[in-house]
Amino acid sequence: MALLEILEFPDPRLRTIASPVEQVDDAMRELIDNMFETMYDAPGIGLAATQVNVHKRLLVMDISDEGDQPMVFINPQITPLTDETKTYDEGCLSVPGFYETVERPDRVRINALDRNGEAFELEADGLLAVCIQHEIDHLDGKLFVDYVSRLKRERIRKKLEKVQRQRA
Ligand code: QAP
Ligand code: CO
Repeated sequence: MALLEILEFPDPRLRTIASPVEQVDDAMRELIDNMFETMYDAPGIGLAATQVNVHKRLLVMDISDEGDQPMVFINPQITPLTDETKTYDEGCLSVPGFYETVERPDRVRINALDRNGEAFELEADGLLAVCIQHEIDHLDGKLFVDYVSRLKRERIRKKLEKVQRQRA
Protein backbone atom coordinates (compact mmCIF):
# COMPACT_ATOMS: atom_id res chain seq x y z
CA MET A 1 0.00 0.00 0.00
CA ALA A 2 1.09 3.58 -0.51
CA LEU A 3 0.21 7.13 0.46
CA LEU A 4 -0.71 9.30 -2.52
CA GLU A 5 -0.01 13.01 -2.93
CA ILE A 6 -3.15 15.16 -2.56
CA LEU A 7 -3.45 18.10 -4.98
CA GLU A 8 -4.29 21.42 -3.32
CA PHE A 9 -6.34 24.42 -4.49
CA PRO A 10 -5.66 26.33 -6.75
CA ASP A 11 -3.86 23.51 -8.63
CA PRO A 12 -5.40 23.58 -12.16
CA ARG A 13 -5.37 19.75 -12.28
CA LEU A 14 -8.26 19.84 -9.78
CA ARG A 15 -10.33 21.34 -12.64
CA THR A 16 -10.02 18.20 -14.82
CA ILE A 17 -13.28 16.40 -15.70
CA ALA A 18 -12.82 12.70 -14.93
CA SER A 19 -13.62 9.93 -17.46
CA PRO A 20 -15.87 6.93 -16.74
CA VAL A 21 -14.15 3.79 -15.43
CA GLU A 22 -14.36 1.09 -18.13
CA GLN A 23 -13.16 -1.89 -16.15
CA VAL A 24 -12.97 -2.58 -12.43
CA ASP A 25 -9.79 -4.66 -12.34
CA ASP A 26 -7.02 -5.44 -9.84
CA ALA A 27 -5.11 -2.24 -10.75
CA MET A 28 -8.26 -0.24 -9.95
CA ARG A 29 -8.67 -2.09 -6.62
CA GLU A 30 -5.05 -1.28 -5.75
CA LEU A 31 -5.75 2.42 -6.47
CA ILE A 32 -8.87 2.19 -4.25
CA ASP A 33 -6.79 0.68 -1.39
CA ASN A 34 -4.19 3.45 -1.73
CA MET A 35 -6.91 6.11 -1.75
CA PHE A 36 -8.36 4.68 1.49
CA GLU A 37 -4.91 4.62 3.09
CA THR A 38 -4.37 8.25 2.03
CA MET A 39 -7.82 9.35 3.27
CA TYR A 40 -7.53 7.60 6.67
CA ASP A 41 -3.98 8.92 7.13
CA ALA A 42 -5.02 12.57 6.51
CA PRO A 43 -7.50 12.01 8.24
CA GLY A 44 -10.53 12.70 6.06
CA ILE A 45 -14.01 11.31 5.38
CA GLY A 46 -13.99 11.47 1.58
CA LEU A 47 -11.48 11.45 -1.28
CA ALA A 48 -12.08 11.60 -5.04
CA ALA A 49 -9.58 10.21 -7.57
CA THR A 50 -9.21 13.73 -9.03
CA GLN A 51 -7.58 14.82 -5.75
CA VAL A 52 -4.77 12.28 -6.22
CA ASN A 53 -4.36 13.30 -9.89
CA VAL A 54 -6.18 10.25 -11.32
CA HIS A 55 -8.89 11.49 -13.64
CA LYS A 56 -11.27 8.53 -13.43
CA ARG A 57 -14.82 8.58 -11.99
CA LEU A 58 -14.08 6.95 -8.65
CA LEU A 59 -14.31 8.06 -5.02
CA VAL A 60 -13.94 6.64 -1.53
CA MET A 61 -15.67 7.70 1.69
CA ASP A 62 -16.01 6.70 5.33
CA ILE A 63 -18.30 8.90 7.41
CA SER A 64 -18.48 6.51 10.40
CA ASP A 65 -17.18 7.65 13.82
CA GLU A 66 -14.98 4.57 14.13
CA GLY A 67 -13.60 4.82 10.60
CA ASP A 68 -14.55 1.21 9.94
CA GLN A 69 -17.17 1.62 7.19
CA PRO A 70 -15.30 2.12 3.90
CA MET A 71 -17.54 2.97 0.92
CA VAL A 72 -16.49 2.90 -2.74
CA PHE A 73 -18.38 4.61 -5.57
CA ILE A 74 -17.36 3.97 -9.18
CA ASN A 75 -19.07 5.93 -12.02
CA PRO A 76 -21.51 7.44 -9.49
CA GLN A 77 -24.74 9.03 -10.77
CA ILE A 78 -26.76 11.26 -8.50
CA THR A 79 -30.45 12.23 -8.57
CA PRO A 80 -31.87 14.82 -6.15
CA LEU A 81 -34.97 13.40 -4.41
CA THR A 82 -36.30 16.71 -3.06
CA ASP A 83 -36.27 20.45 -3.73
CA GLU A 84 -35.33 20.95 -0.09
CA THR A 85 -31.78 22.03 0.58
CA LYS A 86 -29.60 22.02 3.69
CA THR A 87 -26.44 23.87 4.57
CA TYR A 88 -23.30 22.26 5.95
CA ASP A 89 -19.89 23.64 6.92
CA GLU A 90 -17.76 21.81 4.37
CA GLY A 91 -14.02 21.27 4.30
CA CYS A 92 -11.78 19.47 1.83
CA LEU A 93 -8.41 17.72 1.91
CA SER A 94 -7.54 19.84 -1.17
CA VAL A 95 -8.38 23.08 0.70
CA PRO A 96 -6.69 22.37 4.06
CA GLY A 97 -7.60 24.56 7.01
CA PHE A 98 -10.68 26.22 5.46
CA TYR A 99 -14.38 25.54 6.08
CA GLU A 100 -17.32 27.31 4.42
CA THR A 101 -21.09 26.91 4.49
CA VAL A 102 -22.48 25.26 1.34
CA GLU A 103 -26.14 24.63 0.43
CA ARG A 104 -27.10 21.41 -1.39
CA PRO A 105 -30.13 19.13 -1.96
CA ASP A 106 -30.97 17.34 1.29
CA ARG A 107 -31.88 13.90 -0.13
CA VAL A 108 -30.32 12.16 -3.13
CA ARG A 109 -30.34 8.77 -4.85
CA ILE A 110 -26.97 7.39 -5.88
CA ASN A 111 -26.35 4.72 -8.51
CA ALA A 112 -22.79 3.41 -8.72
CA LEU A 113 -20.57 0.34 -9.08
CA ASP A 114 -18.80 -1.21 -6.10
CA ARG A 115 -15.20 -2.51 -5.94
CA ASN A 116 -16.29 -5.71 -7.70
CA GLY A 117 -17.93 -3.81 -10.54
CA GLU A 118 -21.45 -4.66 -9.27
CA ALA A 119 -24.15 -2.00 -9.60
CA PHE A 120 -25.86 -0.74 -6.43
CA GLU A 121 -28.35 1.96 -5.46
CA LEU A 122 -28.50 4.01 -2.27
CA GLU A 123 -30.71 6.78 -0.90
CA ALA A 124 -28.83 9.27 1.24
CA ASP A 125 -29.52 12.23 3.50
CA GLY A 126 -27.52 14.14 6.10
CA LEU A 127 -23.73 13.93 6.01
CA LEU A 128 -23.74 11.03 3.55
CA ALA A 129 -25.70 13.13 1.03
CA VAL A 130 -23.42 16.15 1.57
CA CYS A 131 -20.24 14.12 1.24
CA ILE A 132 -21.22 12.22 -1.90
CA GLN A 133 -22.27 15.46 -3.64
CA HIS A 134 -19.01 17.13 -2.59
CA GLU A 135 -16.96 14.18 -3.92
CA ILE A 136 -18.87 13.91 -7.23
CA ASP A 137 -18.20 17.64 -7.72
CA HIS A 138 -14.45 16.80 -7.66
CA LEU A 139 -14.97 14.38 -10.58
CA ASP A 140 -16.52 17.31 -12.48
CA GLY A 141 -13.60 19.63 -11.65
CA LYS A 142 -15.58 21.50 -9.01
CA LEU A 143 -14.58 22.53 -5.46
CA PHE A 144 -16.68 23.70 -2.50
CA VAL A 145 -14.97 27.10 -2.71
CA ASP A 146 -16.79 27.59 -6.04
CA TYR A 147 -20.03 28.01 -4.01
CA VAL A 148 -18.73 30.91 -1.88
CA SER A 149 -18.18 34.55 -2.84
CA ARG A 150 -15.29 35.45 -5.14
CA LEU A 151 -13.86 37.56 -2.31
CA LYS A 152 -13.76 34.60 0.12
CA ARG A 153 -12.41 32.26 -2.58
CA GLU A 154 -9.62 34.69 -3.51
CA ARG A 155 -8.70 35.09 0.18
CA ILE A 156 -8.44 31.31 0.54
CA ARG A 157 -6.42 31.06 -2.69
CA LYS A 158 -3.90 33.69 -1.54
CA LYS A 159 -3.47 32.10 1.90
CA LEU A 160 -2.96 28.62 0.44
CA GLU A 161 -0.52 29.88 -2.22
CA LYS A 162 1.51 31.48 0.58
CA VAL A 163 1.64 28.19 2.56
CA GLN A 164 2.55 26.29 -0.63
CA ARG A 165 5.40 28.75 -1.40
CA GLN A 166 6.77 28.43 2.14
CA ARG A 167 6.68 24.63 1.87
CA ALA A 168 8.56 24.61 -1.48
C1 QAP B 1 -15.53 16.23 2.17
O1 QAP B 1 -13.59 16.35 3.46
C2 QAP B 1 -16.57 16.75 3.10
O2 QAP B 1 -9.29 21.38 6.15
C3 QAP B 1 -14.45 15.43 2.84
O3 QAP B 1 -7.08 20.65 7.48
C4 QAP B 1 -16.27 17.64 4.13
O4 QAP B 1 -12.43 14.76 4.50
C5 QAP B 1 -17.86 16.38 2.95
C6 QAP B 1 -9.77 17.75 6.16
C7 QAP B 1 -17.25 18.11 4.98
C8 QAP B 1 -18.84 16.84 3.80
C9 QAP B 1 -18.53 17.69 4.81
C10 QAP B 1 -9.97 19.09 5.92
C11 QAP B 1 -8.64 17.38 6.86
C12 QAP B 1 -10.68 16.72 5.67
C13 QAP B 1 -9.08 20.05 6.39
C14 QAP B 1 -12.59 15.94 4.28
C15 QAP B 1 -7.94 19.66 7.07
C16 QAP B 1 -7.72 18.32 7.31
C17 QAP B 1 -11.72 16.98 4.84
CO1 CO C 1 -12.99 17.69 -1.30
